Amino acid sequence: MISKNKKLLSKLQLLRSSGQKGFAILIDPDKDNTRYFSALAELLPNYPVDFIFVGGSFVKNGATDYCIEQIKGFTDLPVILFPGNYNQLSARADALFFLSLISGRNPEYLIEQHIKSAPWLKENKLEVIPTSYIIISDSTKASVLKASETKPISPKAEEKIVNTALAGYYLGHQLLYLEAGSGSEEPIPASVIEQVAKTVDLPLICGGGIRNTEAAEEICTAGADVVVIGNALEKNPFLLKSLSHRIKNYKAEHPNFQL
Ligand code: 1GP
Repeated sequence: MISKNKKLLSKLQLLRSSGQKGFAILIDPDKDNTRYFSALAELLPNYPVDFIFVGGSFVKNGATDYCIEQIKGFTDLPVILFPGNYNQLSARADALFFLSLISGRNPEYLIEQHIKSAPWLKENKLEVIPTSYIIISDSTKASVLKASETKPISPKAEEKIVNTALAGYYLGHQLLYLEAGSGSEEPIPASVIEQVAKTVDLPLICGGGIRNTEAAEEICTAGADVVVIGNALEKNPFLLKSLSHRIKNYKAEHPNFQL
């Protein structure tokens, strides 16, 4: 049965239309997350998050399934797969970002992985969210670039970034994900996010290199609808307190915000 469930996409669209900001934690299933998960179990009831994304560039077979089983043991938050390849599909997740890596030119991540996933998706009732995935960086060090054997788009090439995002929109993708690369020195520049957010009317997720509340707030002000944080929270889960407060109260604290 092909799933027509659009629950999480609707939630993402609502964030954009309401001006509320979303907060997502990225979990790498290839790491030993035992201590991290105990901290999250304690913090999440008081410091809200909207989504948990699960995925990584290099993940052992079976690790994603195990990781989601652990996550579901301490929270009811929706888990969305953010996979590096089709081996990371898991029926335990609530949804899948069906990523087209349109900053790159590797057919494997433009169509091959999608074909490999298709029979599994047909059999499993996961919400599938067609997503334009655009890597923006001047460095080629990010593991996503090594894994995908693609080049990023320079943050200076604003017009190319906007046109790439627009192409994703015209291809029918439902979501834009701008990625600076996990552990990147700098997040995506605010001016780039602003241009994309103003031009393309799709929910906009931004991640990579966001390490503190100031950076998260700047990303929100630039027009991102969802801020994703991985490494910084893994290193210091208590950062969740200030991040959750700043992102989830963004609208109340910026009543005049508009794109
Ligand atoms: C998600 O790659 C990011 O899009 C996560 O990056 O680990 O640097 O937060 P960080």
